[in-house]
Formats: sequence, structure tokens, C-alpha cells
Amino acid sequence: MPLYLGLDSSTQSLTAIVLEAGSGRRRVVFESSIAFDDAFPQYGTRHGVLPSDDAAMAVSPPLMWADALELMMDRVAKSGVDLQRLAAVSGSAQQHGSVYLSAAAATGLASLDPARPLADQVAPMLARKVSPIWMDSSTSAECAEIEAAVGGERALAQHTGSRAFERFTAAQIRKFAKQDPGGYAATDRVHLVSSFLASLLTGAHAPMDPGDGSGMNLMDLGACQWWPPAVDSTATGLAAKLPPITPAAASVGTLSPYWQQRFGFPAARVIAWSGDNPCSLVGVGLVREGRLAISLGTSDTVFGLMREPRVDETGTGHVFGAPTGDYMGLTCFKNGSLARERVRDQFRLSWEEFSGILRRTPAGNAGRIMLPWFEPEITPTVLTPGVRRLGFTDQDVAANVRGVIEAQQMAMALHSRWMNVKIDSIHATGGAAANRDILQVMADVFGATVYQLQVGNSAALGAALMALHGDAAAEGRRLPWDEVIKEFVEPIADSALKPNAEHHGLYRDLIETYASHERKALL
Ligand code: ADP
Ligand code: XUL
Repeated sequence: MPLYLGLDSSTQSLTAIVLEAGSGRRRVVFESSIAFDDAFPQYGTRHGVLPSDDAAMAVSPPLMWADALELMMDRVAKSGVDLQRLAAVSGSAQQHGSVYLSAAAATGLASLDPARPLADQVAPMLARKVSPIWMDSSTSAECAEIEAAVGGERALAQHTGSRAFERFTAAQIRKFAKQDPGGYAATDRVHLVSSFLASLLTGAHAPMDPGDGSGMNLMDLGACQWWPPAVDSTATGLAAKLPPITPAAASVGTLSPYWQQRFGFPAARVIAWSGDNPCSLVGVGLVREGRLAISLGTSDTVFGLMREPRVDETGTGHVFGAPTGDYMGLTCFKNGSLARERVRDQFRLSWEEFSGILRRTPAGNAGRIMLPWFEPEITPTVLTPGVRRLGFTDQDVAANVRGVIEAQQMAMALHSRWMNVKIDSIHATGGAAANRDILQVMADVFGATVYQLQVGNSAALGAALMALHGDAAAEGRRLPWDEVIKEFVEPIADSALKPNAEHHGLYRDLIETYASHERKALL
């Protein structure tokens, strides 16, 4: 019975899931996570990001991701799973982050020495030591320049699925080319985190998939090809430095001799990696239109599948490609888990105590409202951080705990209206989806039933399912996505959290108050 490996390189950790899928038996046989800060203290990251005095800057070391990939492949090899049954591998990665490789990479990737650690051999291939990641908001000037050059915000959104966003790769590439022309000139290939890690597996420059490619402000959504006006407006000579775009879940090579000789892997197929949100779409089972998922990870995201790309006229959200070949709508918030942790840590609470406060305090926080911008925010755009507390102080434990959770849920409900989906159920995923008291607030704010899923890491699961789908397609079998996800993506029995009608009524009014405070704060 074949095995499929899915990897997820997120902001804070690398997760692996191995699935067994044959006739009559479908189950997860291995699951493991590595937290970057703990496993690789030598890089000095906090929550996976290099500390910076500038709140707008967020970069991570790509060599740390390579180290984590090697450690995880070693773990998989030693886990007792029968490696010879491994048919295919795919992966998921935090979106938007970029890795800059020099001309040395083409030969270097193909001739990795199995006797030596991976990161040492990748180091001389880097044209830039750090990768700007999705938490970076330092490129407003470049966003304005790119939009102006392509004929405005609307034109960019209509072609690429999003207006210019600070964290999107085009603005990041432009900033690098302006600030370090030598480093940019030495760059032979710009990868996303996803295509960089896929390249390390195959031993050759891997292409990008449309799901992650659409998080760059460079890809024509309809054609799934680079859009020349955006590429040319971003940086000189960029067209030659971008990988090709391959169809979603296409085969892009096999595990290179490095992995075979170092750890005993077979030449398993490598299926194109994608972004963590596209992978999660599959990993939470949204292979049809009409349902929403919410991921409460390092970022909070709201997303759903779309058959046709309906670009957001308000400029709030994004349309990305989906692994199924469809599209997905998404709105992203930066003040997600780390904002919840800020409140928890300020009052020295455990998650259990935090939840106890949610259970004991009344819905609506007695009309008190927080604007939870501990860090610069993506939705709405807030470049200078600052938490607003209306009607309470930063010393009031209960008001702050309820305040941050209600604010996040109301912001998500407000800023996902553009997707125009009638929501009666929500699939919840990400680390904080383990917390049922947070999910009850979600159910009450959205007026929808919220489900927890059996496999918590939906991005790694989605990647493993893409490996399964891509492997079948490469063998000439077209598996319908409903069949791919069957039995793997199941809500936990009895996990349904139903909305409380009275609380929902209260939030329907409070959300308008929240919206008006938000508007005022942005003036
Ligand atoms: P990533 O986006 O990096 O994949 P995860 O989805 O793994 O992140 O989520 C990690 C976050 O989950 C942690 O930062 C932590 O704040 C949060 N978390 C874990 N357990 C709980 C809990 N019981 N209640 C609330 N948040 C939690
Ligand atoms: C999505 C986004 C984040 C990252 C985090 O647009 O920026 O969700 O993908 O992993």
C-alpha cells in the first residue's frame, strides 16, 4: 500500500505527515513537528523570525529551513515507516517569502554530497542571506511604484488577484533590487519558500505552482503565467530570474540521490509544493464552493474555494489559485496567534486559564471594544502598530482576554464579506483551533456552526493529499478531489459548536460599532 509524505514549513515550525492510502485503508501513519526556535537556537530566531528593532521588517534565515528539512527527513527515515513504499512527496510553505539563489545553485543543487549536511552546501548558493517573509510591511513605497507602473491598483488586482500588498513578493523583490543592486545582480533565481524547498528535494530548480505564484503580484491569474507588465515594473531583468509556473499538483521530479544515499529514501515522485493556505484549503476539505475555513495559526486567515476568480473590489482580500485547479478567496490578518499570546503572557495565564475567562465573561464584553494591532496589521492596512482599548485599560485581565478574541473574530467576519459566501458552517484549523472557547466566539460572531478536524495540521495534510493526487495523475489516473480527501478530512465527531442565537444578535450590532471604530482609527 503506497505512502505519501506531506511537509509544511510554516513561520514557526516544520511539520510532516505520512499517509497510507490503499483500497480499504486510509490513515495517518506518522506525524511530527520541529519548532525552529527550539531546534536551531544558533540562528537566533523568535517565533521563526530574526529579531529586528524595526517593527516593519521581518526576515528569516533560509538555511534554517534547509536544516529543518534535513532533520525531518532523517526523522521520517528513522520512524519505522517502510520508506520503500513512499510513492510521492509534496509540501506546503508560508506564502510570499522569497529566497535568492546565485548561478552556483544550478550545479550545486544537482551535486549535493550525501556525506555532508544540507545547509552547509546550500550556503554558497545564496545571493542573499535572509528571506523577507509574509510578516514584513516595509515596502509601501515599492507597492505604490508597482501599482503606478501597471496602471493602478485596480489593473494589478484584476490581473494578479490582489492590489499591491507589502508582503507580496513583487514589492519585496523591488526593494531588494533598489537597496542591494549587487545582490540582485548576483541573483540567478528568485524562489518562493515552497519552490526553494522543492528544489532541495529534487536537486534542480523547481517550478512554482499557481497557488503560491498568485501570492506574488506577478502572475496573471487567468493564464497562470507571469504577467509581463507586473514583472517588468518590479525589477530589471526579473523575467529571466523567475521559475516557470507549472499546473497545480504536477510532478516536478523525484527525490534526488542526496536523499536516497543519505537517508535511504527511494526515488519517490516530488509533486509541486504550494502555499500553506492553498494546501489548507484541501486539508480542511474545501474542494467545493459554499463553505468557509478559518485558520488560527501564526496568521489568522479566512478562506473559501471559488469556481471563478471574483476579485475583491474593496482591495481587502486576495484571489489565489487552488490546488484543485479552481481559485480561492482569502483575507489575512497578521495579529493572530502572537496577539493572543501577548495578552496571555501579559497576565501570565495558561491557555486553560485564558479559556476559563472566556467561559466566565459575557458575550459582547459589555460593549467594550479592542482594536488588536499589537504589530503592524495587514487587514486593514495599519503600518504603525498600536492597540486601542475602548472603555477599559491594559490592566483589566478579563476585558483584554475577551477583547482580543472578539476583535479578531469581528474583524474576520467584517473583512470576509467581500467573498459573498453564505456561511452556515466553518471548518477551523491552525494551532488555536484546539481551543473550543475561542471557537465558540467564532460560532457566535459568524452565526455559523464551527467544526474541528481530526488532523489538526491541515497544511501538512493538504500537502500529503496533493502528493496522492499528483502521483495518481502522473500515472494517468484522474482521482476526483472528493475521493482524494475521503476519510482523511473528517470533522471530529461531536465537535460541532453551534451559534448561540442571542449572542449572534448582539454581535450583529457590535460588529457595526467595531467597523466604525476601525474606520475612525484609520483616518
Ligand atoms: P503556523 O501558522 O506557524 O503553522 P500553528 O497553526 O502551528 O502555526 O499555530 C501555532 C499557534 O497556536 C501558537 O503560536 C499558539 O499561540 C497557538 N495555540 C496552541 N494551542 C493553543 C490553545 N490551546 N489556545 C490558543 N492558542 C493555541
Ligand atoms: C497569506 C499569508 C499568511 C502566510 C502565513 O496571505 O500571508 O497566511 O501564508 O503562513
